Amino acid sequence: MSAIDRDPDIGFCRDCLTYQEERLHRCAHCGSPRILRHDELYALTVAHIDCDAFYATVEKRDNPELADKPVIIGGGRRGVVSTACYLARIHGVRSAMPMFKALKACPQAVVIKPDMEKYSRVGKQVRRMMEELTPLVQPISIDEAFLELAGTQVLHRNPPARTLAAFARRIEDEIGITVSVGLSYCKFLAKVASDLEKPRGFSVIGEAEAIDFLKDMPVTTIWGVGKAFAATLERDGITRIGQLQEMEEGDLMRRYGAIGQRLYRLSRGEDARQVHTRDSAKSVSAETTFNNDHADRETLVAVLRSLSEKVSRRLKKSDIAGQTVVLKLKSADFKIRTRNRRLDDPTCLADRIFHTGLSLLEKELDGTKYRLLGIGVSDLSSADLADPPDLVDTKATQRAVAERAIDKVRDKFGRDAVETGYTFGRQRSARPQRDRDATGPKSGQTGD
Ligand code: DCP
Ligand code: MG
Repeated sequence: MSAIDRDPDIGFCRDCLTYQEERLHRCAHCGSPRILRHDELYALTVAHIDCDAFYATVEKRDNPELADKPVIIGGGRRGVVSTACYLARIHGVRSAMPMFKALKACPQAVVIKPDMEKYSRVGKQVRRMMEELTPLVQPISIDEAFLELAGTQVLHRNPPARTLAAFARRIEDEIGITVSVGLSYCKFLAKVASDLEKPRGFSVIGEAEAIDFLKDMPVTTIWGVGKAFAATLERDGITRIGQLQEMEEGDLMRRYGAIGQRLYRLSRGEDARQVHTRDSAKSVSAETTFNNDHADRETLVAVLRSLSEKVSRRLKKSDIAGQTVVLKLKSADFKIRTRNRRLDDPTCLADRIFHTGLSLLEKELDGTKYRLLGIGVSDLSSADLADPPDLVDTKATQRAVAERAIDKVRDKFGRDAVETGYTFGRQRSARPQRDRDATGPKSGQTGD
């Protein structure tokens, strides 16, 4: 890195990348107003990149007549808005809004049915280009990822900030869509930053300003604090992050359990989570072959519960989570049935794996005798974004809190210290013949 790269007084233009030695509002070279200048600009390495109004931008790219029109993608099976372009958002249209409501707000909008294959193709193109910047790309969804750019200066002959600005331009030129970039020292604030100036944004949050920056933000800025949990906090008089900054860690943990610790740390801009690539294993599962074939619900449910707990333990141990729950059954005549369901967000909780598996199992309880039952999760990612404290189902949220408490007791007193209602006293009577752990390709993990 040259000396000029490290001088925070010298910003650069996001459009032509020219260094700006003078503090002008427009680029001395191309006249663009998009100048980046920040005290920590050349020291920060953690980025979050998120495509702008992704599906809508892809459709606008493919049909220039839509350029100046409000566009809504949606109206598929669910009858809700998948996304809306920024023009439609001015009229109040939002993701997940029922279609009729969106059209009331913006009757002139052009509605387009989602073309998932196309978006997935474009998403992969973007991902491939991210991987040219650094091997440490952690995809979060079809249109967003975290990137760790520490150590890439030599390769790109540029500090991360400039590499990212060049990347954003390249996406526009070569793919024809736009992205927003957040640059910080940790994942939490990189993600917050990428959302600050959308669309075509590039925001920087440095370590020195983190606490001040967060002080006035609503608690919902913290990942995992959605509407329901925010309401709980509000009942306790907490609406702004600044209030959390003034509380003791012990107090927050007593009030809110493990989430309290997250609130304590994130409110102070402390986030030690690393950017990591997706786990190489494709799935984590456990299965049991019975001594005698079983058709009765009670036995199968108890086995499902204990296998779910086993899968969950292994996920938690590796700090990974899966978004698709897979149930496997083998009937007495060796026919295999696999059923799966994708969740709204990844999970590592035994309870969610079990309940999802149970809903799949219920449909297969048709008198068939089974000789094998297995449960697992695929679609693996890091546990960072798993199981938001705000699960849609409030009962599930309560059970998740209970499960975290059980985990703590088990950590302390051993696995048998707590047995749940489903497995209590049952494990021995439904004794399996063989009990197998399976972790997908490439993983050398064995069960615990
Ligand atoms: N999506 C969806 N339903 C939702 C939210 C999102 O189908 N409730 C889809 C459509 C989006 C894509 O996922 O284009 C990416 O989601 P984002 O949350 O990143 O939203 P956008 O990219 O559309 O907009 P933004 O510019 O706010 O990132
Ligand atoms: Mg997006």
